[in-house]
Amino acid sequence: MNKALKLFIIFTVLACLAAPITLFAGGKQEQAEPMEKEEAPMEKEEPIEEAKTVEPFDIGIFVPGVVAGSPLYEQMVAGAEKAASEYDQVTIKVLEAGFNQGEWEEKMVSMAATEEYELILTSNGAMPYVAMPAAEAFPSQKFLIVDAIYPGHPQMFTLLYNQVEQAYLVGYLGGLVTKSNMTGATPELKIGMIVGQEYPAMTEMIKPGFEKGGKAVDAGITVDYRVLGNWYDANKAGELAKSMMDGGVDVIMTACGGANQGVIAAAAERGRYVLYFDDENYKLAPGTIVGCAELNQERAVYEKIVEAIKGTLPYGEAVIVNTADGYVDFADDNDLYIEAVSEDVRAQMADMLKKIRSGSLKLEITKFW
Ligand code: RBF
Repeated sequence: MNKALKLFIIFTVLACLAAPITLFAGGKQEQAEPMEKEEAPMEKEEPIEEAKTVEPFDIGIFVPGVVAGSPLYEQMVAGAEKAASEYDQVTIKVLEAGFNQGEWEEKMVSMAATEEYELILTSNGAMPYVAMPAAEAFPSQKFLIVDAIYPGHPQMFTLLYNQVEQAYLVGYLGGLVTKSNMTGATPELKIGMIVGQEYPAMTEMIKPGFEKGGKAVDAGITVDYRVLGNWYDANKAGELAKSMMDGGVDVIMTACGGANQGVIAAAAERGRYVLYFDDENYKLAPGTIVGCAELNQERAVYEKIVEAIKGTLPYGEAVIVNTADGYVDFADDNDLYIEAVSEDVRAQMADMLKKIRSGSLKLEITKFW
């Protein structure tokens, strides 16, 4: 379908829908009437000095998937909720766009077409491209896209995490665990990864970072890498995990959204180990989850939204944040980590963490955008 026809249909549909709010699930309720909003100017050109007294600022959160079970989406919503709770006139509305990625572009155009939002917030590396047609059709629509990189688009601000570092942190722990005499460790020097799908951040940052971490412990360590093919099928993820464990894998890094549950359950059943990604979440499976490589997406989203509200967010820029900046880290101050992992493993982990946090060990991203 050509773009003009698509837009025509979208406008017609929206005109027929007296309440476009029905498109949206979850999120904080609107505080202003939709009619009032239409009269409100979309753009906030002037920087606003006193943040607490800002004009209405409505944020549409486009979740490319579903929130529950996907740590970065949960954090994105939490960061926006924090900003909304601190500023009287800031509202948020959450659209869960679901798992059919072929529908995202059109849903994004529909969201921008409401002209309700001063800012559309979204997260993952594909989203600058998914948002492009919406940006073209609505040149005053602004986007904050986290966990993504796209420099130079005047309507977009993007923020990327150094996930070479993030994955190295758990790859290194995986290497220590597989070599250890912890009860679940097998004689084979094999560590595993199960990921939702393949995409540039995965193949250029996360996979190589994880391998590099493992091999830094012992060059003989190999990585069993499996792609699930979606972000929700916990049963299939559990089956993958079992076949990996049958082959001698004792510790698996899981990054497959809602399907993580299947990996965790399978490892728990066999007394083996899981490395959790994006969030600190030992409590999900104490003793099974032995390490968490976290991203501080909640803080990043909160900070950038505040800049957007104040009119100081530099659209067109693309920032990259890392461990030394405090947006990437390993959660080593949790009792459940201390209980789960043997003392010698923790001591070696602590040495490595010191180096990476201080910046004396630097892991560069090879440019992939
Ligand atoms: N991560 C999730 O946890 N849940 C998802 O539904 C999800 N969907 C994604 C879809 C695409 C097209 C891409 C590129 C990434 C997706 N991710 C998802 C991965 C997420 O952006 C991030 O890379 C991982 O959470 C690892 O940090």
